[in-house]
Amino acid sequence: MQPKSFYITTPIYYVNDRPHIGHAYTSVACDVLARFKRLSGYKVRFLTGTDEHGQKVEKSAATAGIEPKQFVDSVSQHFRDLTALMNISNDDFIRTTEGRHIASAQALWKKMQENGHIYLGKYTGWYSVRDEAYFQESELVGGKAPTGADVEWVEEPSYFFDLSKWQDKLLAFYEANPDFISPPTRRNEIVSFVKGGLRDLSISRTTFRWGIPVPGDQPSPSGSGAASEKHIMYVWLDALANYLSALGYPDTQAQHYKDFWPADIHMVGKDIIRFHAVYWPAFLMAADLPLPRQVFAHGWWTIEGEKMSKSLGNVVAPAELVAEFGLDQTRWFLLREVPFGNDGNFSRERMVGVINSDLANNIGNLVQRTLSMVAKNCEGKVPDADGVARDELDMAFLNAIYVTEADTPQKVDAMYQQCRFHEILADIVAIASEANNYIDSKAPWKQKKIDERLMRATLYHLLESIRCIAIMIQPFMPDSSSKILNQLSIPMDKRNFDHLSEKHALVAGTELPPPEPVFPRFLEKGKAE
Ligand code: ME8
Repeated sequence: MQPKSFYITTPIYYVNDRPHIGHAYTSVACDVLARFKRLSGYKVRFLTGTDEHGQKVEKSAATAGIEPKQFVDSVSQHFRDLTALMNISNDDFIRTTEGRHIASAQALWKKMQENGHIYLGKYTGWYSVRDEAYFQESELVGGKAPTGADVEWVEEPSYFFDLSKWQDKLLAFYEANPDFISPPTRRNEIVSFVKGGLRDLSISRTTFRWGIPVPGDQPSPSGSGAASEKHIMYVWLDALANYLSALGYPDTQAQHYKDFWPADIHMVGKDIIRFHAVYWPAFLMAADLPLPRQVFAHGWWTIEGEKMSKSLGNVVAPAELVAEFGLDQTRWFLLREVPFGNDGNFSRERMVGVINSDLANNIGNLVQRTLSMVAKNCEGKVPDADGVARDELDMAFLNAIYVTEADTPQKVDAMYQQCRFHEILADIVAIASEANNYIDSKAPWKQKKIDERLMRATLYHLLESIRCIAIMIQPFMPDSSSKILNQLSIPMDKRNFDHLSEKHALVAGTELPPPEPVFPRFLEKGKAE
């Protein structure tokens, strides 16, 4: 049987900014899903990249005093570095200045045009360069965009997309696909926005040059009052096309396109849900292309209660967190702290608290205590549980750690499908707490004095719990989980979610390497423990 495929994307990030914790958050969330799907036997394609055209980037390059191409080459590299820094397992990295993307975005335009959905007109209204978005007078708040960004008056010839004609089709699509926009609060927001009526969308600009030329654009016949300059594609149409261009569109016979379109999930922040849940499906319908299965909009991080901004000087750089707290600790914190979909507040104090309580004191402590007892008392080999009948405590504990074939795989899959990372991690922490309680109740150091077989059985059950926890944390903490699985001498082909059952339990007598600590306790400098 062909493995099921899974295509996941991050937004492509603007290169006018340095990567920060917000970008790292989206990419890590996607990475967790991609890794989970791979470990569950799916054929996965995971795309990220950079959005390099538009007026905002052109302005940033001018401010830096360099040519846009030179500017985007250097800044795009920071986002590529972010993928390495955060251990993101993307399969491709697309840049909108690449030839493959430009040709593809132009092909998408042509298809929409051939189908009669693009016409030439004139745009008169406000434009926010920071949001790269158009606003009507009525939408402004105190003379600014609703996001607080400055707006400028624009009056220029423009191509338009007939978005107003897609209102009913979009509403019917949302109705037929209730999970298309997630979580539900975002869905309600978008449904009421679309019900409020859609205006045709300006999809080209003539007043700057840094972008993809509109294909086949000709100066209009004299006297029409329309374009005489060459048009550049609106940066959002250009950017959204990346999800297709990376698969080889317009070659619908390209292997990646055949295997992976439509996308399973476009992960975005709530700031750009409208572009993904309204414009993008309308563009795709206009080009006769299948629509993605889901757009998930996660929440927004603030820093110590404040909006993150360069002017406040409170931008949190992922590299600093990784250097101070560790990579897997940072990945864990990002997804553990806030229910995915909600807004979150980053605080250093919380980060230290979460790392110490979940990782050092709970999972790390369990691994450390168990492995050092095994090293000391079982000749560094997996002990056996032979000749010891399981009591109630053992039964309850083993029930909690094993994924039974009857129902749990579907339950776990559904939790990932709905991006309930916070709950998945809370469940893992609960199992580790139970394991630490189990050690205390069984007191293997006392059992040793009564009957060594009892101690060996307890340690065996504990090793089993560590094996299951390590398999479960793989999507979140790939390095640490593999360190733990190596310490249990688990072969590479026994580390999938399928192996979370007793059928794949550790084999007594297996040699174990000397134990090493995995999650050190984080101590604030200058503070005694
Ligand atoms: O919008 N909290 O790029 P962008 C949470 N190029 N997530 C955050 C965040 C924060 N404080 N700040 C940023 C663009 N993000 C377009 C996208 S896609 C076809 C084009 C994350 O560099 C979040 O995912 O402004 C948000 O949607 C994205 O970065 C915006 O990145």
